[in-house]
Amino acid sequence: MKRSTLILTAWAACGAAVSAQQQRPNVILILADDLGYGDLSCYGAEQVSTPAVDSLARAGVRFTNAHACAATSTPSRYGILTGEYPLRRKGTDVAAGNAGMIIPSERHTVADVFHTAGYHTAAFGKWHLGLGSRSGEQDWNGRLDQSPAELGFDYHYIMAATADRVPCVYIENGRVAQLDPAAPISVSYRENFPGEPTGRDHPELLTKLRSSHGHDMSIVNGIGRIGYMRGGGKALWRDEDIADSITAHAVRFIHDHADSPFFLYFCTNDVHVPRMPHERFRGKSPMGLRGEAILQFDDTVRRLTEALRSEGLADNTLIILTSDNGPVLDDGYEDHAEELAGSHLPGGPFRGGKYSSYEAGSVVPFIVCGTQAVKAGHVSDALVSQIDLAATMAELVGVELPAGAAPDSRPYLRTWLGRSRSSRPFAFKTGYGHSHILRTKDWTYIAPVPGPAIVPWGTGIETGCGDGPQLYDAKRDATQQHNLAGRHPKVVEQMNALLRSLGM
Ligand code: NG6
Ligand code: CA
Repeated sequence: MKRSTLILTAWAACGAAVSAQQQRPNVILILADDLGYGDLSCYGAEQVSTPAVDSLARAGVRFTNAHACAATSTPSRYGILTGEYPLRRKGTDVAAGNAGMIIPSERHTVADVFHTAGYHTAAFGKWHLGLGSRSGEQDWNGRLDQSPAELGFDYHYIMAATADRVPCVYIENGRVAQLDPAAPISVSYRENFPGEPTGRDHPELLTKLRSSHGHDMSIVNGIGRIGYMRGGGKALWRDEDIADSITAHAVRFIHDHADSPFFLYFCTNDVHVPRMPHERFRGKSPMGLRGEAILQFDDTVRRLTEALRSEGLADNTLIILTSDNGPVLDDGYEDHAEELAGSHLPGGPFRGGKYSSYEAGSVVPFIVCGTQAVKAGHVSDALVSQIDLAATMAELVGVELPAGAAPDSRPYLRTWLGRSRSSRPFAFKTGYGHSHILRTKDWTYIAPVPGPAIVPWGTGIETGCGDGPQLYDAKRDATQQHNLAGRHPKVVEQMNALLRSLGM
């Protein structure tokens, strides 16, 4: 069977009204940063309203049992893009801004899946998976020898790492965008550059946001960062414009590729720290900067969907909206997220938060919508995992994964489209201290992992560490209050056997 026929067959099997003329569906993965299960009004948030996201949920499937692979960004994104559990690969912990590229260029990624199917592929926004072939040795004033281009992306307009890490510049197709020859860029995560002020020595220069913990090295845009950088000049971003900038580039890409199928890996900086949304959102949320960053995220979603509508693509673009990991309030800046949260529960009913092995670390919002193949207005409690993106997208576009590619990823297209209630048998995840977490239909298991009870750098979040096994009844004890490991030694043994079968 020809590839195009295969694609239409797979698509039609899922209930799509496919005509011979109809284009293959575009796909946009909207990946939020640190957005919690409880941060969207369609997931029950009352202190903040997210109408654009809510309308996606109404038009599609909203999942209540969806899992990221990890409770922080780099390992979570590694799992999403490669379909391989991050614990299988060394060096997938939260990456510095001058880390070399973490995904080996020969690895078959989700972008490669789409590429094989003839799609145009692009990455926008937060990257945080390293750039260049060697850590710390990138030429930020020239061409980076490794970038998303090596991983199947035709185009990229990204932030090297996170907004709180230098270099504070955008990278477009392997080069610093708007490079300013008058201000050559140097980056170090070891030592400062002579004469450059730091947040530690010059707190009076932190004019926009002061640090609450860490973030006391180089100062860019009146905000302290992790790591040292010199130069940048006109290429430096203004935090207030990050959402607008990445959205504008994605919208342009949509307009330029309206006639051929595309895949967008669209990663917002919202709601990661430093939270410094555009001035037009200021004062718009009782929750302060963190609430305003959620409003800005929603506005970004609105603008992407409007771009699709204006090109007549709204009914033929599958949107998957999710988050890389769970929420945190104080992640190192004095944005008063804790004091202003009021009754808002960013992690919804779940215990813990970002970094944590407890559920709020990696149970994330997950919405699929955008084509007739998706069951509209459906809430699904099927257990789904971001690890399945590669295999599920291969199923969607009708290509086969090469041998060895995306080894932990499995196709769940019918479930993702809301056409089946069939769950993944388990989600395997990692949290603080490289913990091993298993979530099944009935249980959440955290294998013994030594470590502190609370994340030691000021977030106040429980790590989930414990010297003994932890077993929670996933249905009756979502808040993980009662460790039943002692009462159910057989279940603990089954969980350990499952971990062993995964090679963990
Ligand atoms: C932590 C940072 C935090 C955030 C996190 C990574 C400090 C004190 N804290 O080390 O602010 O950047 O790393 O977040 O430096 S993630 O969402 O990209 O994984
Ligand atoms: Ca994150």
